[in-house]
Formats: sequence, structure tokens, C-alpha cells
Amino acid sequence: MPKNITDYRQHFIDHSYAIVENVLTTEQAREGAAVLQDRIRPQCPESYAHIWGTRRQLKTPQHSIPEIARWALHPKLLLLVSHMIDGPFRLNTEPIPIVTFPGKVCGCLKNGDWRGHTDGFSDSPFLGREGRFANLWLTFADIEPTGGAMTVIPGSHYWIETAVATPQFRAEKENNNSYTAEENLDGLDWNPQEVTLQAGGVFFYEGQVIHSASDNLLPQPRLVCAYTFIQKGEPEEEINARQTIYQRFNAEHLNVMDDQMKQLVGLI
Ligand SMILES: O=C(O)CCC(=O)C(=O)O
Repeated sequence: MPKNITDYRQHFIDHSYAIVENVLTTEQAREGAAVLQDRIRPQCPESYAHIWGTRRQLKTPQHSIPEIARWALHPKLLLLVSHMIDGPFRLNTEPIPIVTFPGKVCGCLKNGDWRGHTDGFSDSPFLGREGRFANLWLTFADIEPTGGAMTVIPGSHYWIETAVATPQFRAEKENNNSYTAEENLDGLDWNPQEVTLQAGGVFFYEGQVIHSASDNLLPQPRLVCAYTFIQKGEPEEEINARQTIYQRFNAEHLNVMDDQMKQLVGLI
């Protein structure tokens, strides 16, 4: 990983993910970890797993953890976002706290059965979208190999962009958006990498990259929160965005936000 803060964006452009360590202090990460573990427990009804086995994420915006969401205001984190997004930006959706308990999720590299997906398909080229958003994941505990890390195929966002231009490929993957080592994915370097990092670090990723969560073979849970930032639009677009804020954020959370947080989400 590059050392210079401005180089993270280039790493992200080339590989579709970037890791930045030491954003929160160890103490801050520990505080966040305690809150997350208190609020998300196996089977707790405020969270769901869907097809993700032991990985549970809070049902947002019905639920929220304001103390965790508030890390979005951390000065180091905002500085990073300011290098990833051109011009003014705001936090766009209720942050999603996630706990991956030990167990099966989506296969793992060690067992050779990991499978990836993309978050749908974008109709605009990555290099045109880049600089307008930042999907940032903050970790409150070390993410070690085989510990439920997000796993990505670096650079595969460009391969996907080319591949989905073929209508047959697009139709197939819209029907079953899954990618495995056994498939004949012509020209794709199948080289999945676990996104491992220490407590207090963040990583960015782009939804068009082939990625997924993975099984957690370790005894400790993976503790993360996903934050989505986007570039601010023209004044009229921002006024329109304000009208939909209650669909994107938890209502009780909006009611207890201080002015700094209200500004970050675009409420004032
Ligand atoms: O939890 C993770 O690391 C990955 C989740 C994922 O694949 C997604 O949000 O699309």
C-alpha cells in the first residue's frame, strides 16, 4: 500500500480497493468494538444475515447505532474522504454496522471455495464515476487472514466493465451474479485477495469489483461499519436530496444528531 495519503486514490483507481491504517486510535477502536458487540448478537432481530451465514448486518434505516455512525465525523476519516471525492461531499446513507461471527459465510481462499459477486452493474464507466463517491469500511478489530475479511479480485472492475458490454454475459450475470474459480472467465486474472488490516484502519472498495465476504475461521468476530459518502450536487439537487433523507437515514438518529452531524448528512 502507498504511504502518501494522496496515493491511496491511485491505488483505488488501479485495484478497486485501498487500505489505510491507523485512522482511529486503538482506544477508539476498542470503544467501537464494545458497542458493536453489545448491539449485534447472533440471531438478534435488528440485524439480518440473508445468504451470508454468520455475517449479520444491522437492518438500516429501520435501526441505527448513532455512536458508531458518528465516527463518520472523525477528522482523519474526513481527510481521507476529501482525497477520494472531488469537491464537497456528504454522508449519503445510514452507516451499516456489521459483525461476522465465526462460521460459514461465502467460502474462503484456504478451502478454495470462495465465490464473488458485484453490486449490480453500473451503466457509466468507472473512470467517470470515480471521484464522486467513497464506500468506506472502518474496522474496530484486527481483520486477520481467514477472519471473515472482504475478499476482492484486484482490478476486476475493469474486466467487468468490458465483459458486461456483451449482452449475453450481462444477461447471464444479471440472472446469477456469482463468480467462481471454476468458471471460464476469459482474460480475468483470478487472484482474490483478503482485505486484512488492523483495528482502527479503513478500506475503500468499488461495487463493480468482484468481491464478497468470506468465512470466518477464527474464534473472534469481524467488526466493521460501512459508510457511503457522495459528492454534493448542484444546490437544487441538494434540496431534492433533503426531501428523501428520512428514506436514507434512521428517523430517531436524525432527531438526535448535533449540528456537525446534520451538516455531514445534508440536513442543514
Ligand atoms: O462483508 C463484506 O466484507 C462484503 C459484503 C459484500 O459483499 C457486499 O456488501 O456487497
